[in-house]
Amino acid sequence: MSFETISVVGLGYIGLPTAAMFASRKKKVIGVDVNQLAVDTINRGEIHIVEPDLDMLVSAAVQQGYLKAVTTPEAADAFLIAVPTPFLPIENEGDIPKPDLSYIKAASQAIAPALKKGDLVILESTSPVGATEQMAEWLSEARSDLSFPQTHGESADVNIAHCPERVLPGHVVTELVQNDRVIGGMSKRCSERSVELYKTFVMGECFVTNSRTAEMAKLTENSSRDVQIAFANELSLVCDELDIDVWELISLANRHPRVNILEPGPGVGGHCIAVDPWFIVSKTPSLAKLIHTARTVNDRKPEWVVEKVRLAISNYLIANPSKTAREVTIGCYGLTFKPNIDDLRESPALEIVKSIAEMHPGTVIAIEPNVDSLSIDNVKLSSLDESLMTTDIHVLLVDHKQFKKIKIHDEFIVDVKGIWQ
Ligand code: SAJ
Repeated sequence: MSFETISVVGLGYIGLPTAAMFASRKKKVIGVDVNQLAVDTINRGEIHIVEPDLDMLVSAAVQQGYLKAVTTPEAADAFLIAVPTPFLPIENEGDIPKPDLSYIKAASQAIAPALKKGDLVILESTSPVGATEQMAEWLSEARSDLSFPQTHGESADVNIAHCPERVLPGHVVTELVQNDRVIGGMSKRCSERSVELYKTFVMGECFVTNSRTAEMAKLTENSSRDVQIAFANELSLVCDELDIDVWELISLANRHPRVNILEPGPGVGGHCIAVDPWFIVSKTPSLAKLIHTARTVNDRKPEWVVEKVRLAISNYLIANPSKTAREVTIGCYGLTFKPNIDDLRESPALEIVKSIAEMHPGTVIAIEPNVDSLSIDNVKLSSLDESLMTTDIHVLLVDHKQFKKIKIHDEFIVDVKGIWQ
């Protein structure tokens, strides 16, 4: 059975581009989101997130009638679930964060009434190992009149697979088409049907495996990156202590044909790399020691940066004895979790700016070209020009293209991305 109507549940950074991509291939797409504001925005042909080229895709899809957004799921031939999988609030400092599957549960319960024999349900959300099987259980509990692969294998009425998204924010539209996909069906048929669905727009290869391996593959990709960034961040601490320029060091080491060290920074942010490794650690805490340590190294980097700023304030006051701390203006460049995007989620830069504002009695300004408004106590959003005129201590946190174009020759700079120092 071919896929005439495709429903994408969760119209965020992954769901909306995926929905728009199917619609651009002239599939009828029903996007579902609990956020009425997002639904209304999309139905006007506009978007509520920043992602290059997505606005044109969504606008065309809505105008041509291939994409509509709703708050309650409707019948479709395939359902793709792209909802968040954050972790549960941590009760005690030092506890290992545990995944929160409540959004997947809510999405399963929402689509269950619309399911029919022959449908395919794909979990795209990054998930701990076993989440797809858990989703299949929730669907089966809600629809005892239908059969599912955990009990009926190849002959199930509803097919289920985990096909993790792997696109890089900022490059989603191209990566959705070009990247290879891992397709983890709960049966051979589930995988085959999923490949058929993705081949609607995916030009990369589709590699078939089971749902647990697909879940682990996605977690492994992001944990691998986290461990590599932790190595770079640890080097930045070691080099600072030994009075060595870490950027020069890394560029020299990377001249080795088999070495490729990533970049240090303010810490690791976003809703993927800072979260997903915990899904491995929480399942196998006594085994995933390296992954756990990498998370800790990256999570502690913001505190280290704040200490560097504290030191810069002391040095500034020693060099300018007529001034008090109240008269010192600190300019913080960049708030997002990585360069050239508008996403503030889990941003180490944002955490650093909040800590600076709490400790510093003087003015703290933030320069963030990608956001229009900000509500952090004691922090004012400012333009680059204004900051260059008023700032005493420059704290570079994110290497946005606007910041790379300028050079600041000032004595008081804390530059965690190595573009000004
Ligand atoms: N970062 C560094 N140093 C580096 C590279 C990144 O400090 O050398 C920091 C960034 O500033 C940011 C964080 O790491 O705070 C994560 O950024 P990222 O660009 O590495 O990754 P994300 O979170 O935008 O997207 C990742 C990607 N995964 C991998 O590259 C393995 C993407 O392909 C995934 O689809 C995405 O997670 C996801 O949704 O899981």
